[in-house]
Amino acid sequence: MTIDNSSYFIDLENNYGAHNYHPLPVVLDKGEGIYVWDVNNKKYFDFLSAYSAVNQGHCHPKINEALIKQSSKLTLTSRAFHNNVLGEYEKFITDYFGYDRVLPMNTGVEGGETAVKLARKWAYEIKGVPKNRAKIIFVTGNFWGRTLAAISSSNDPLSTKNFGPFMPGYEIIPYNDLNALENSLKDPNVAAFMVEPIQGEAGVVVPDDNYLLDAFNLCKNNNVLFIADEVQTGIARTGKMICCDHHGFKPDILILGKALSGGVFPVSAVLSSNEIMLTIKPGEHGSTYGGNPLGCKVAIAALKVVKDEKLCQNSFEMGNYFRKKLNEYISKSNTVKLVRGKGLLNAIVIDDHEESDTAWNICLKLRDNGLLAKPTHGNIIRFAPPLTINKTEIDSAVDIIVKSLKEFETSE
Ligand code: IF1
Repeated sequence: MTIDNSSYFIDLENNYGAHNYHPLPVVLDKGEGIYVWDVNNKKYFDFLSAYSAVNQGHCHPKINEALIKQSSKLTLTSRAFHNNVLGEYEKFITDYFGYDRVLPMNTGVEGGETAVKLARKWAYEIKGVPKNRAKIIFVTGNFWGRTLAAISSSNDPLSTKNFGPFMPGYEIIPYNDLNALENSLKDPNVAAFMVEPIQGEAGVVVPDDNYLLDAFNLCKNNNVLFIADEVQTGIARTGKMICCDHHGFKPDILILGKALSGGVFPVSAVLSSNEIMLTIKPGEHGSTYGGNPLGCKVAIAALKVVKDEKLCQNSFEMGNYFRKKLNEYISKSNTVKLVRGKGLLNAIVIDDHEESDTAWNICLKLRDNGLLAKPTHGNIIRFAPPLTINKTEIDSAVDIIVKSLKEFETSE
């Protein structure tokens, strides 16, 4: 008889922590590659990858080695002084993604805030927009974090309720709607258009094939910056190094986070051109931990793993295989409407209305059967395993997913 001590840990969180999440009832103790183990030593496929921060797999030895080595040498100097790691990291990451310069931060939302500040600075000092008149265009369904500047662009009551007042100078238009964008770009005070190439939190919403490149060209034709939020879609998650690579253009400002450091240490980055990046002068922006030596070494190791282990190619191939296998079941299912995504960023849409708890109950069943995933928006379940997953492991995972879904098939 195994004693389940999950409740001990869950009770501690309930009694001493803020209740700002509603986690699936499972208590994890260990992670390795595509697997995690709970406190009862039960093994699971991790099909969330910490919202796509663990693309390289849990506890990757090369990333951990970089962390351990640097952690006993020099972890943080602040930017008050130089150190012998930051410059090497800045050259490495700008070469890696093909940009002139990087502004290092820590979390994805700090990356988004930095991008918005850069766009405004550029609008006033280069484009010539009148003081405090710069506008940033966002799309419905966006999610780029929890700060007040981020939620000010949200149309999701869960993100905004009772957190007002909100940031001025924003306009929200429908996603995947080029006419709406064209209309909003008629305003000469628009500084930038900020968008996720695939909307993660909205439920892995993939726009029309032409949307992103056409949106980019509309921005270029109107002297507006295109900001790509690739915090979730970047770092090989969709089968290319960044999702915009599927569409053949380079965003003016690129925001990276999450898997930039392989789930080991918070590292985010904003990449851009000399013209845009150098509008920010010394003392005008920064962060205590931004560009710290420990995070830089971890990020270099994490990015090297992506190339050394060919994770873009594997993500692309395994993603196609995953959707193909799942569609064999969905074509006969009356519970699941469809599977959608690119690379290994996928989601199934349960044939139910958004308020139902079917997706939640399916995730509980998946957990019992040895696979961890989480619903996003009621009737959508995101499936995003580490990009190191192989075909045999996909087969086993799909067997678990199908076995679990079958328990929710209605007779009709
Ligand atoms: C939570 C969501 C995912 C992001 C994109 C920026 C950020 C995120 C596209 C900010 C962060 C995280 C935040 C986390 C859960 C997770 C999430 F459900 F909230 F929306 F992935 F879809 N851009 N997403 O997805 O990065 O500041 O968190 O490092 O807040 O619950 P961060």
